[in-house]
Amino acid sequence: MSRKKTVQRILELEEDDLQALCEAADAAILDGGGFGWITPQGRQVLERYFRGLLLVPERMLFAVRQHGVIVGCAQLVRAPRNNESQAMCVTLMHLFVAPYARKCGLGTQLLHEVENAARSMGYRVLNVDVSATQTGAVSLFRKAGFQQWGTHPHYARIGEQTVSGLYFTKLLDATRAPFPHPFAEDPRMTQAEASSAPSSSRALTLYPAIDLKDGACVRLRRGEMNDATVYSDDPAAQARAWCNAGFKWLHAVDLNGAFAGQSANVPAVRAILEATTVPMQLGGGLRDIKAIASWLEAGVTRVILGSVAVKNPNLVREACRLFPGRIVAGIDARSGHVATEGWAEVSDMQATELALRMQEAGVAAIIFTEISRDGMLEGLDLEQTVALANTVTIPVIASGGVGNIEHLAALRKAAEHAHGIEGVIVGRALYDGRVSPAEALKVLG
Ligand code: AMZ
Repeated sequence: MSRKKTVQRILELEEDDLQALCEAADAAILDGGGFGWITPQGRQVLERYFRGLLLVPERMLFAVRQHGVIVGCAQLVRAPRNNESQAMCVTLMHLFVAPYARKCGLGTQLLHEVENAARSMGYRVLNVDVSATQTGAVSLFRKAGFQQWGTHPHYARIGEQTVSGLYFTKLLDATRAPFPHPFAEDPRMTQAEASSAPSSSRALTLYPAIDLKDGACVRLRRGEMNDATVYSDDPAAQARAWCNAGFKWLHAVDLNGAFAGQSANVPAVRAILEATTVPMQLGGGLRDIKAIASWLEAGVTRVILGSVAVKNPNLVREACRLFPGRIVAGIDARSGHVATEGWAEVSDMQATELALRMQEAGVAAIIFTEISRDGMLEGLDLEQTVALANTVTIPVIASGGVGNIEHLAALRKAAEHAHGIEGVIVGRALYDGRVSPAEALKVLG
């Protein structure tokens, strides 16, 4: 794939990218441009640094390109796993653009994309600190809506001089975001909540399922196409109804698409996008970059990749590079084994193994469905969901089997011991009125 996005998350460094990155870092160091080192370190040290960086699970590297060449980067650093109370925070570090590429807005673009990626990954607080001497960076953060909450008088030592440091923070709730962003309608956490909520009492997101078959909104039992209940022949109206009921996300699946290997319910998905403003994740039949890109450009917030996660992991990796924070793996399992192609095929792959591979590929989250429970109203497979959430470090969305409010309460309880559980997909129980939206939001909130 030759097309390279201006800003992308870097999971692996090809030689030319590594050299460009070292070049940019060197130039920034020489310029006193804020990459930590005061004196140039030589190419080998920088190469080892960047290669090592990619191995640290708490760190994520983002690069910005000019004419396809890396000219700057930034890192997101999350708290160690034991630090539950700060699980919603992430720190931005070492954002820089090489002096030869400045004044083109690349720093702003880099910040914008990194912030969006942090938001997409579920972080709610973005912290950054910077030496007061870095006036360019200081004004960049201020313009982007960061609040300065403190000054450290003895922040750093540069030569003989002690310099002060400025501490900034930004809440990633959408209403305050200066940048247009697909999550802009997501007011899940208000400012007050974000500052007071410990991670263990965080709200779980409820994703109402909109499964599309032949243009209508249906629910299947155990994924069988010939066991469909039609709930609405106007999916856009149904989506609007779920938004009016207070749900902050939509989960749409193009069922014909999942079987056919390409999008099939295009008019219905487009109608939903036009009728609603909340973010939507979409899966079913997305098997190449073109299809993924076109839905993300059309307004879908995150795409769900199922079959290709098993059959073409390199494609997932590429998609994650191109669209950081916007690719989710849909792992659908029958007795622990992953199913593909509309669940018509079952592979040898274990769900946990695939989850680890997908995490490594860079997906923002995993949706885990136990097929034997889907549409059956008998409760989620909590055991498998908890095991999975405790195996990976990215968020896990539970799916398949919610039949009543107690099932949601049980998930909420389980999430206390499996902090990776981020939300739950509910279908039939909502459509049948067995779970009321208000009650569900209360239990999960
Ligand atoms: O119900 C089914 N038979 C079904 C279903 N709900 N088959 C696939 N899917 C969903 C998956 C995932 O969200 O849960 O389609 C998506 C995966 O599609 P694909 O085309 O990437 O495998």
